[in-house]
Amino acid sequence: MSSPSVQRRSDYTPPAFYVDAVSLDIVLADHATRVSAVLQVRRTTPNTAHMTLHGHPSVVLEGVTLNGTPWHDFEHTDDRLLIRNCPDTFELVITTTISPADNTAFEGLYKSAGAFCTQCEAEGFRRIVFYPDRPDVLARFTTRITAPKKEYPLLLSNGNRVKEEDLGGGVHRVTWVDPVPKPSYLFALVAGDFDCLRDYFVTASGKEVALELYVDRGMLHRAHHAMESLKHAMRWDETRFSLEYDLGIYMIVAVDFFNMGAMENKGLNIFNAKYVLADRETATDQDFMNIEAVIGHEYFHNWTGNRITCRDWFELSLKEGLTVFRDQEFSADRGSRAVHRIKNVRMIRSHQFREDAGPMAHPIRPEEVIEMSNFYTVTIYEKGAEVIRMIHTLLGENRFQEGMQTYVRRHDGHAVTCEDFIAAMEAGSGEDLTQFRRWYSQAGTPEVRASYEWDRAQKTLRLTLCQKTPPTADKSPKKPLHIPVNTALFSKTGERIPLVRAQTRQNEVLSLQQATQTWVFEEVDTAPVVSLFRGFSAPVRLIHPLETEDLHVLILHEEDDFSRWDAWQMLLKKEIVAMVSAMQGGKTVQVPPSVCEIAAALVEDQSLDPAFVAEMLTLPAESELAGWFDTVPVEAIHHVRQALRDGVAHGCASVFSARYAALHQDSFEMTTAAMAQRSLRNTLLGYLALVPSGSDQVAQHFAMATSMTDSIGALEAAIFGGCSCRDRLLEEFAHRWSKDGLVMDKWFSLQAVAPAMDTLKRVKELMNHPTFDHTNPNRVRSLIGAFTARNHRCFHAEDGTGYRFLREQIELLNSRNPQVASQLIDPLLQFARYDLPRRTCMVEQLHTLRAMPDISSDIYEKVHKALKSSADS
Ligand code: B3K
Ligand code: ZN
Repeated sequence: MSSPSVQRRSDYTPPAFYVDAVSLDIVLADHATRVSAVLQVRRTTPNTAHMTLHGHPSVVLEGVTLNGTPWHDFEHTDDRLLIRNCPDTFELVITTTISPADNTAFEGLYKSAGAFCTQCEAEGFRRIVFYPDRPDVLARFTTRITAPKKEYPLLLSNGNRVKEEDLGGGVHRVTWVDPVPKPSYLFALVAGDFDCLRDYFVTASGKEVALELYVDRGMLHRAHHAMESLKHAMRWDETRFSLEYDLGIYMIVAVDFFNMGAMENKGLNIFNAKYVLADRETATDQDFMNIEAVIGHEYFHNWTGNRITCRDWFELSLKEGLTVFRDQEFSADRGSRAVHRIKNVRMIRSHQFREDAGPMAHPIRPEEVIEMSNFYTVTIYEKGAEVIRMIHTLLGENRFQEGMQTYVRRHDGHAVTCEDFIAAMEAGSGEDLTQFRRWYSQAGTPEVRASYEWDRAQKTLRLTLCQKTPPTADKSPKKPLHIPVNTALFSKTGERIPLVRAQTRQNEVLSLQQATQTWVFEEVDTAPVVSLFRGFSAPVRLIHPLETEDLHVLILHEEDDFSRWDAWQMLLKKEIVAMVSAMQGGKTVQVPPSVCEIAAALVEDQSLDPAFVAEMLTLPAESELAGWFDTVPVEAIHHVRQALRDGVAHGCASVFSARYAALHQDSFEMTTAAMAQRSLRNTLLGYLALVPSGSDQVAQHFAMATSMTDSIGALEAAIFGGCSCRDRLLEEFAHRWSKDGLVMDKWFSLQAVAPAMDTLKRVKELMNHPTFDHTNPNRVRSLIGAFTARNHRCFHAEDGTGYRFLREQIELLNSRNPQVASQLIDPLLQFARYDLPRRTCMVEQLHTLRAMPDISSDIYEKVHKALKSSADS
């Protein structure tokens, strides 16, 4: 095949023709759905005679009429329809036929467990009908859906239901009008038979909004948490951002087959059922929190994404970075801020830093894209959110909100750019963000090196910070960035020392703007401990030569819980790196007593949030540890991590056991406090499983479990503790839940991440389990994805079996569902960081993939970039 083409941000041109309104008439049928689109078109560029519409090879063109007469002056290629010699304004009717039942890619209109549903972002609408499928064409949509009433009693689309008709012969038709102009990627349609949970919300200005949550029949009892989450999100957006919902109805539909988490279609969100359905028997506390976050995220898009959308897909972070920042703040305001921050930072450090260091490195506003679906990345989303958070840190909450109000006032109803956002933030706050803009155009993780000198006689502290961003695969320029450094000083006994310069107390946020910059603080009359990047105030790698004793001071006395955790991470890193080199030097590995002492002290401290203590006890994953080494010592990091867990478990057994017992809950509650207790109790169980009699305790925990959180806590402890009860518990669990795919996903994942060397064999057996379904993305991710992305040691087995397995799975998925194939491939792209035999084998798999005759653009882009980076190096 010819290489898929590259799109460039610099090639943007405004649309030559605008669609003011579109009326869709869709007659649903599995293999021959007929779509007719009536477009009211207006020329916007005087000298352009021809109008371009996007399409897809799977769409059959039936006919074109222009101003009521059949039109033959057009060119039709696989993915384009060029209407030639158009008048200035006209009505264009395009009729197509598509086959939703054969759509295994789950883009456009497809069938999910007997229901029709759509996924149009980024470029799925063109798989339904030819259309200017670009986010800067905003039209008013009217949608008429016709289908058999018995199978599809519910026919949903965006906006308001204006008409219902019985056409006789068991067929009905529903018409929807969406009053708000929108780009085609926000179009949605659902047809099926669902149960509906109804509620309502009264907005701050007193408008009543109908809330409708559609779930598979019989699942209503699992829909309440999602509904409550929606109402919390709506209220929160009013109070924190002064943003109110605009329409009279908000619908959410949960479907079983979905490529990602959820989709913010205007007024009709479509969700992966995983992010809707929950009750305490089937969902863990973490699932409950994830649901609230995703429901919030999609709801917040109504302003940041839908009413103000992106000019083109290079600007994706405009809506995603900002909306992730908003959902993170929502979760932080609703629960424990520090714990949420820790989880976000773990994600950035393990996934985003890796992306920045790999062949797919890109700035949060990319310059070049082959397949847009590949750019829904941790960089665009999570680093994008960190960039918004830095603006928030520099401006403070009040000025940030003034900037947001300016953004909304200026751009409501438009398709805009990241530059428009920054300009609005500047105008609203009065802050100059000229240099800050570089975060949008430079890829890579900056390294900040800290050094300092305390002058006892002068009572001054000279703090010097140097920044440098290493080169990245995309070769974007690297200039000094504007980096906010939230800073605090503590005495060696833990008292806070104020930041004073020129005899004035200083703000805690330093602006690092040059390659090297020095600050001199006065009135520092005792040797200080310097705490930098408090709250992870910038997405950088900090190189900070803190002595172990200083780290102890921060772990015990930092006022910011996130920074306590971060100091603990620095200490663990020091110890783990030393243990790895001891192991590689053939020495015995010793767990330093101070690690056990700190762990025990944390667990004994009743004043701490138990969820925070649980985070402190959770060691970095092997995949994160891998990022600490130039050449990843696969086996050593596995054994060292294991030794550390064993050492802590044995060293702290009595303290852990006592606290475990004290955390017992007599009754189940779904409060933040109760969830925090369960989190710590299950984390402690993971350690107790490693000491003698651990297996009995785990089995008892499983038997007494009154929630999925505790059942999974026990299974996880049994698997990672190698407990003798493991197989029995797994069997009991499967026996109870084998009919429930979402619950069984947890069971698949746990077995896939098991560190035992025969795990791959087990994964292959599980692929034949009756509940496994290779066409369902959730099943694929929970079994195959968990093994390849989260079982670092087994995936990187020296004999290459893990690599070959992933290559085979990608071959199978490449044409069936390229997006899911592309989600899975990332661990194979990391070859540059592994030893020669592993690297050679990984590169071989990539070559095999590149030779596939029907390679999708999704896989092509990643494989091509990875092999290019290997040739360049
Ligand atoms: N905007 C969607 C993601 C669409 C992904 C398309 N491949 C969900 C979200 O970020 O809210
Ligand atoms: Zn989003």
